[in-house]
Amino acid sequence: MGIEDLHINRDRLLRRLDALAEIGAIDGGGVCRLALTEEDRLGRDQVTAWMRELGMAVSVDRIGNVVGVRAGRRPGPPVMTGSHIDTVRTGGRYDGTLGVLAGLEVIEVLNERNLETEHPLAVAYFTNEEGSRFAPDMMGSLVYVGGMSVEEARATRGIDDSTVGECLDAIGYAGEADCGAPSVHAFVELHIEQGPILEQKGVTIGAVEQVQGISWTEFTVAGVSNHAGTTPMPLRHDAGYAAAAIACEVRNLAMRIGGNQVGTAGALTIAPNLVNVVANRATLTVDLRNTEEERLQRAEAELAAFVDQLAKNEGVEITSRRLARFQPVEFDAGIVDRVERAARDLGLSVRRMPSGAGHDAQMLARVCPAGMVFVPSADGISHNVREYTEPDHLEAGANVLLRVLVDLAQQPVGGG
Ligand code: HGY
Ligand code: MN
Ligand code: MN
Repeated sequence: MGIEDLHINRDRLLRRLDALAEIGAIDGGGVCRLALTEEDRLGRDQVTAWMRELGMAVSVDRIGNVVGVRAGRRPGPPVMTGSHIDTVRTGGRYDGTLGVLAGLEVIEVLNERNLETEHPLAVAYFTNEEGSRFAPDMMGSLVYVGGMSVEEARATRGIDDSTVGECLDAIGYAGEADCGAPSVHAFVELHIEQGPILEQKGVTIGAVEQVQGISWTEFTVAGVSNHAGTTPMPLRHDAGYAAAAIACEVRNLAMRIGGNQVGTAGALTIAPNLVNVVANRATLTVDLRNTEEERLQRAEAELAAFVDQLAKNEGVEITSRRLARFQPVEFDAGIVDRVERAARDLGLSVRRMPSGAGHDAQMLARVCPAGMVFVPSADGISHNVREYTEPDHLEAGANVLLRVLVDLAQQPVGGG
């Protein structure tokens, strides 16, 4: 049987996506499975059970990454796919889960056809990809490729002041396996685009060439609380005003720099958070991204200069803490070519493009040839309960993934 005879079972994939979306379901059709919460544990249990039902050998590593392996004709590093199943607080049902469940669907098709591959095949879900509870994002895959130690990751304190280690132990997913095992022959991730490009262009498949650089910073402003009515404006040291000014500058500098520059002030706290008190404390997170490293550095420098001047003018103290910093990543040209070719062979429209979001594939690219397959997001919406991708597009993306994975897994062991 040739690779062209292989197709995924669309209804089975949709059933698994719906079943997983029930875990942590929130109003509006979305999902909340913040990393290392009880909902994350339940989602992990479900996906791990599916891996075992498919006869995969399942390992859990010390930071909670879970890898299922289907044996190949020869032992050795697997061709791997996967993504994440943790979500943001207002998550959708496809971000991350599509990549993991499409990987399981590929395994099930090969099992049904009793098709043996040269290389083993693996499906992984990585711990804490989102990073919104514990920064940085892509934490589990970063540890997997040796970019962060397990100890440093476990000691990371999150937005609710608990540590990764405490929460990982509490959900029972602090495994025994060394991180980075198994080593990987090649990695391909299917993901929703989470942006508007494919839909606007009327294209079904994205052959992702790179992931843009990302810079996350938390600013803490210390001011002086005072009476909102009696304190003359020149005498104020208003932490609330300073945080708001930073948020406005993030928008201004993104528009000023233009191109692919984006900037977001996503999380804000203010104290004492009362209508008639000038705030004495505020924290603000800033997410800056650009496909070009030098422009991203320019954005960071301009924001730092603005913050310094603001602190002087307002008479407040502003400190900053780096939460994440990853340079842009180029994917393997051979993998991008394979994605493009598989899409064309399936008669699907395809275009090369960058990724605006961070993904586990950008970490695996540090240790093996890696690439991604995108499918359209309706209205370009994601990190929103309205996240949606049409079943035809889900099926198309999974079929492209199937072909690329089998093509890679049939390469002679020790070959290219
Ligand atoms: O933030 C991101 O790009 C991803 O959703 N972790
Ligand atoms: Mn994702
Ligand atoms: Mn996400």
